[in-house]
Amino acid sequence: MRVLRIETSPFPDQEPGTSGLRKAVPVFQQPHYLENFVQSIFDAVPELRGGTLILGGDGRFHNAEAVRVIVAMALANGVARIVVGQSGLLSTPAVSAIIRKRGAQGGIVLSASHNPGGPDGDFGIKFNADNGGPAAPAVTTAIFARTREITAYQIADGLELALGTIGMTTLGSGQVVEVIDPVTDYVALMQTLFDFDRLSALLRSGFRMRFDAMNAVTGPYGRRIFEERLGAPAGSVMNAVPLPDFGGLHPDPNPVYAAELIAAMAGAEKLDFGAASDGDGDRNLIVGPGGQVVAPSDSVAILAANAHLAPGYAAGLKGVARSMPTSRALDRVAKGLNLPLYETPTGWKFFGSLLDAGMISLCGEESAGTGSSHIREKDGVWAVLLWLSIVAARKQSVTEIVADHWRRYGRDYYQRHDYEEIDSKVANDLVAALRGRLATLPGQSFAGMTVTAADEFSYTDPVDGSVTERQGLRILFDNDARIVFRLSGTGTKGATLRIYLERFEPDPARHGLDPAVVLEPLAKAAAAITELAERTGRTEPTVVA
Ligand code: VG1
Ligand code: CO
Repeated sequence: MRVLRIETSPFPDQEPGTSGLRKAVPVFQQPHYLENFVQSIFDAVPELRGGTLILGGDGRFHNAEAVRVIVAMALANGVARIVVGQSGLLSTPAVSAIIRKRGAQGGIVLSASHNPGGPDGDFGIKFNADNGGPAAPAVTTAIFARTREITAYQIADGLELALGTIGMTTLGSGQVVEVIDPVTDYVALMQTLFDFDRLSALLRSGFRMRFDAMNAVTGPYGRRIFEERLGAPAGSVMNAVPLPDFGGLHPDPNPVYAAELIAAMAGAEKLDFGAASDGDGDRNLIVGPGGQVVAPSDSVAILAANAHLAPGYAAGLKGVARSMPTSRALDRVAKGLNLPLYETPTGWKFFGSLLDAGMISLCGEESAGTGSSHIREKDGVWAVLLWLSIVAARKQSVTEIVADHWRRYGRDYYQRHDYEEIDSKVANDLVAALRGRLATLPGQSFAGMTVTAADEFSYTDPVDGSVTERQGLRILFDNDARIVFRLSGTGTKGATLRIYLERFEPDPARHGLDPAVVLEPLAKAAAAITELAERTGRTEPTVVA
């Protein structure tokens, strides 16, 4: 192995967002673009030299090339052991699990998660720390700072490694490249949390599930676990082969992009349980018989209320957490169970410190992410297994479990309206103008509702005291309604404005309404407060999730 030192100059736009660096594929195909970012990781995280690095991605376009480059750079930068998923595949939760199992110094995940893939789609790279979780803001800031001053990177030349074949290669330098089955360690971890015999009895009893892997990374995980281990009939996992362009699908498990699954659930087959995952396998959407979608904010609340039914959580939870824009359904469960509840900024990195400190056992986001202390990422397949465990233990359908939950705790009607590809300046100006008006809003009425409070969310981490500011604008109303505004940190084209609408309804007689109808006054108020149409020219959201 020969190490080359390649001269380079900084790119100005390598600041990681909510979840790593995400850009259109052609941006990553520019000479040195990926290499600069990867070298900046090695420079900012010196523990990787002499340490172990876990590496894999969701199989999207450019994954294979990027894996080869990163292995060569890791060797040149003195990483002692590189553990790579076979053919470069590893789900985000699997990377987190393997970092922890191996005591690795970190991991690199190649994914743009829920963004489309292919030559015209998106690519992404994310660094996870030795706790298995997304690097904390201090580390991503250091990586970004490094990208601004980089002058050279190091890369090994003349390597011929068979990354498609499981096995271990020891180089002359003593460094090891280990290609592993992407699924094995993850399944072993799931078996410590769930009763596979009980789940298997359910799936062999005539109960019929459908898991939509959306042609992304969870196909092999779903097949191994649901079909091979638990005995669900072949075909229970749909879109099961990871494809570089996801077969043209948009691997974001929401009612818009998971339409095929929802149609199957509503169709003649009379399926009992549906679930979908995203590109890198950390999100999940749960769908009941007839196509009833479980709102992700409800899902995390229901999982918290019932987690004790699975062996891994039988002793109860230490505490729970949700991201700020996630509905307050989880707060009601925390109160009912007398558990501490934490409200964090959007993105999984903020849950990591609470999980590490043993302050919470379960957490989630409105964007279809739920997870627990078993790893430091959200985990789609885990959530499906926990839901199935609850269905098996309660002997009730998803529909009955949800209805029962609302009867006990009330229903938080919820929707997120995304306005994608807004001009960045227009979006920033809209947010700045609203920020400037927050103090004047209380007492004003919009669409028949009166503002009781308005603020900008700022988070102080209760473990290390670090402060993260400007994490979303919140407006509360007198009818127990709330609107949150924030700009996405994962989009790659212009800006995406996310408007989160929710309203609490305690009366069981009013739990069967259409969320769109219940939340219409909030949507109107949001548009009026932000001068949405005047500023953006938009009157309808791009996506309602
Ligand atoms: C979005 C979601 C957020 C999630 C993040 C990463 O971020 O809103 O809840 O944690 O994606 O998820 P943003 O900044 O675009 O709102 V994933 O599945 O991309 O790792
Ligand atoms: Co994801």
